Parts: sequence; structure tokens; C-alpha cells
Amino acid sequence: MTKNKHKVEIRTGSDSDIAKIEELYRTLDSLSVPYSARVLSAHRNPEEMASEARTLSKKGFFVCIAAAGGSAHLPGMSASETVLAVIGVPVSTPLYDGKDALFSIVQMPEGIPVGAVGPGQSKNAGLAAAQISSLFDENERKKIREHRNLSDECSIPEGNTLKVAIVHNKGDAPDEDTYQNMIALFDQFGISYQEFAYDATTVREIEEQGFFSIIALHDLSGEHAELLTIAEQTDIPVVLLPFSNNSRSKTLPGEVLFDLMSVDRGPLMAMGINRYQNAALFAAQIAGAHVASLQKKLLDHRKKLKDFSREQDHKLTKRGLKAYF
Ligand code: C2R
Repeated sequence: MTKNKHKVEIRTGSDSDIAKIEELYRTLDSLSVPYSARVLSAHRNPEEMASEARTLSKKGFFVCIAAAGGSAHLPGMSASETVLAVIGVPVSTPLYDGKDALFSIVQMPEGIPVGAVGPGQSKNAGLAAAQISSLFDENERKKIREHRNLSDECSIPEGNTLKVAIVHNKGDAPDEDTYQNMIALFDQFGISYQEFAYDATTVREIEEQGFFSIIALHDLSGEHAELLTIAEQTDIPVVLLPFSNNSRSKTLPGEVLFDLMSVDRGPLMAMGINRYQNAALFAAQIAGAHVASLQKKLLDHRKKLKDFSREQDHKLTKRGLKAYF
């Protein structure tokens, strides 16, 4: 397959979305990041949506942005067909203010991550995509950093010693078992990681050491929120992992996440609540677009996921429904 000159694919569910996400195209234009713009609805044109997603990586794309409103399945269904990172943009409609689209996009099952930006935050999707596609390119990185008024000092990651930074607010403690599932994936993919309790010097430290991605752990039921500004401070792709250990609070964690994502916090890409494995997978996918050996591991992992789902189906057929109640 011949490589194309585009780095980013932007797919919308309808052409009615295009004017609403104008800032996305404009952001990539101003950074001179080449993209291909398509209308590919998962609902109305599922076969082509899937086949086009399947060939993105072979065609040389680094990242896909999927923007849709309402029952926004386009980002999730696209993500099922590629191991490139898919950034989901919830397009706001007057009916639900983008809440329907955000919730359709963000809470993906473990195994198939989508990085959601806040409702209508198309500029942040553009910045995040530019950052992912330029991750290993010093000149491109400098251009983005200048555009974002960041200093021109940052160190570029190395493909054969990939390092991810896991940052949490001081005083926040994720659930140990599920946290370990995330770590196990990094071990499986040969990615090393370093944990940071967030403070004023954390971003500088991370930028000096060539990390390829930052996972920002944020307790939705907690009182600490300092690190939510992290994506505003760096061009390193930031994956937000919102977690919630207790369900005692009156406000549902999902509502807290919606409020949090409705504020512009820079190019932050959110996982679903407590989707620890997806955070690891999404970070790996960001680097995998540039590192062939890692992409192969991600494809193997997808195959295992399919086998696991098939096994569940076989078990159901064998045991019958009664065994589940
Ligand atoms: P029309 O304006 O074409 O009726 O579309 C589109 O993204 C759009 O915001 C109305 C809304 O439907 C959305 N749509 C989806 C999908 N396909 C179209 N959410 C999908 O596959 O997820």
C-alpha cells in the first residue's frame, strides 16, 4: 500500500458537523499538519467506516480524529478497527449540550480506548493530534511549542527506550488492583514507567527526560485537582485517567467528569472512569504509530481480546442463561 502525505485523518459522522468543528481544521492548518477530511458514519455507512479505519496505519497516518454528535458511536467503532490512537470529539447539539455525545464516546470497554476531548473542544483535538503525529520530530515539536507559547526546550523520546510518566495528585490513591492491571500492560509492551506525585516542578522534570506520554490520574471524588492543568503546560500527549473509588457521594462520578470536561483544560484526552487498562493501551497506541514493533504487540493484544469475547459467547451457549442469574 502506498503511503499518503497525510498524518491525521479527521472523520465526521455527517457534513453538518464540519462547520461546528472548524477550529479543528484551522488548528492543523496553522501548524501545517497535513490531514485528510472525510465523512464516514458508523451508523449510516458502517462498512466503509470500518474498512477505511482498518487501512489508516498502513497508509501512513499517525492518528485519527472522529467527531460526531448525539449517539456518537463513530469514535468507538473507528477505534475497534485500528490500533492508531482515536481522538473523539463530542459535537454539541442544543438538545443535550454534548453530554450525550461525550458519554457515548468516553466510557469505552477495557481493551478499546478512545481519547475524548470535552464537548465542542475541537481546537484541543487538533492540538492533541498534532502533538501525537509530531512526537518524535524535534522541528515539528518546536513549531507546536511556539504556537502554544511553551518554551522551546524539551527532549525527544527514543523509540527503543519508551518511557511513560504516571502522575497523580498528592494524597490521591487509585485502587491498587486495577492500577496494577495498567502496569502489567506496560510490562507486557516493554514500556518503562515512572510515577510522580504532582507539584510545580513535575512537568519540567518530565519534559527534560524524554517521556512520550503522560497519564494523569485524577480522583473524581477527591479534593485535589492541581494536575488538571498539566496539558496546558506541555506538548507531550496527556491521557487523563479519571478514577472513582467510592460511590457514596451524591453526585455521580459521570456528572463530575462531564463538568470537568466542559472546561477547556488544553489538549487533554480522557479515558472512561476507572479504565486503567485503556489508559495504558491508549498511551501505547500513541507511541505505536511511530514504533512498528510496539504496533505489532498492540495488534496481538487485540487478537487476544477478540478470542476472549468469543470465549464468553461459547461459554454462554454451552452453559445457558440460567448459569448467569
Ligand atoms: P445529520 O445532521 O446528518 O442529521 O447528523 C452526526 O455526527 C451529527 O452530529 C446529525 C448527527 O448525527 C451524528 N452521527 C453520528 C454517527 N453518524 C452520524 N453520531 C455515528 O456513526 O456515530
